[in-house]
Amino acid sequence: MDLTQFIYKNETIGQITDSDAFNVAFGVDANFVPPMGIMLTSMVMNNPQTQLHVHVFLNSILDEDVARLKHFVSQYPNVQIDLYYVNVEVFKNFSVGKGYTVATYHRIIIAQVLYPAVSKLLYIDADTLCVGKLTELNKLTFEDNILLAVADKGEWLAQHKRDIGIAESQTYFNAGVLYIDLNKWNQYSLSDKMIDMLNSCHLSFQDQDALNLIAGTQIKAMPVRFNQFLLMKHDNDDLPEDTVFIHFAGQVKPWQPWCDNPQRAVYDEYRNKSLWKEFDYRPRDYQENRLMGKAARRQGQLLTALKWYYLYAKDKLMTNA
Ligand SMILES: [Mn+2]
Repeated sequence: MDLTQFIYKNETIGQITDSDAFNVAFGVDANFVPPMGIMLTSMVMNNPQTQLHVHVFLNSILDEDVARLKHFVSQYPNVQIDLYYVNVEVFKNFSVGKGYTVATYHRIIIAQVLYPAVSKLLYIDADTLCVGKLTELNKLTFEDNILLAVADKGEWLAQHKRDIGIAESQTYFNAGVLYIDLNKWNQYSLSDKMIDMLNSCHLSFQDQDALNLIAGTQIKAMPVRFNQFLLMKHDNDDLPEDTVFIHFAGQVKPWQPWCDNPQRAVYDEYRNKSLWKEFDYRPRDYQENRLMGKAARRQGQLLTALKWYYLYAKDKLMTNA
């Protein structure tokens, strides 16, 4: 399937000339643009010499965030940002639920839409920070594999593999950081195969499950420092010195006001240096209204807290009516 037909608008911000630029891609909606901006800030701050070509696949964005991206590129002339507006009709049969939206599926189409203009690409979630050198990725080899990723971990993993039918001996990869050989991805028609699978069955971890089921044996493991999970539980975990990407993979994200984990400090450092320092988190449901109230109360903002508790009560009544 020609997936370029689902890109209904392109917008280019900035202009780099280096054809050897590092290519990085994101898949977001309007809610994830501010975290992506904070991530990009961390990336340029730690890679000031690198020419960066940023490809953003999105289905919504606020005008003020387009303006901020323009401002960002004027601050960092080594960056070009291309926006690809996706018609989400292509994902119409795919499930959405608590904690994820249709924006998760942009990841599936990126490597096909950008091929053959781009040959190697880093896809990375927006709930990440870059705290190391991108050139570290150049030291990795693909051999015959389609992509490189980091093995997932957790107590849930063994049961999850049984549930979706992946052999115990096979590595299950986290899809938050993918370093992709676009030639191999497209030779294997991986975008089409993932779309077919997600159209025909429900998978609890959506496109990540599809990726592992279809291409799991053609993924090469890369060191955990390229996708260092912070699940917001292990408060005292020290970040290894050689970490390149931090991934805030847990349910509570560091830009949600009620996130009270000490690991939030490293995130706030970059946030405060970014153009998204002041962005207001918009709660997605009534439960989050209550958490907003709790966070405001903890900071002594009692009127703000009351406002959120009122909205919580009102929206809860409406939702359950
Ligand atoms: Mn993530």
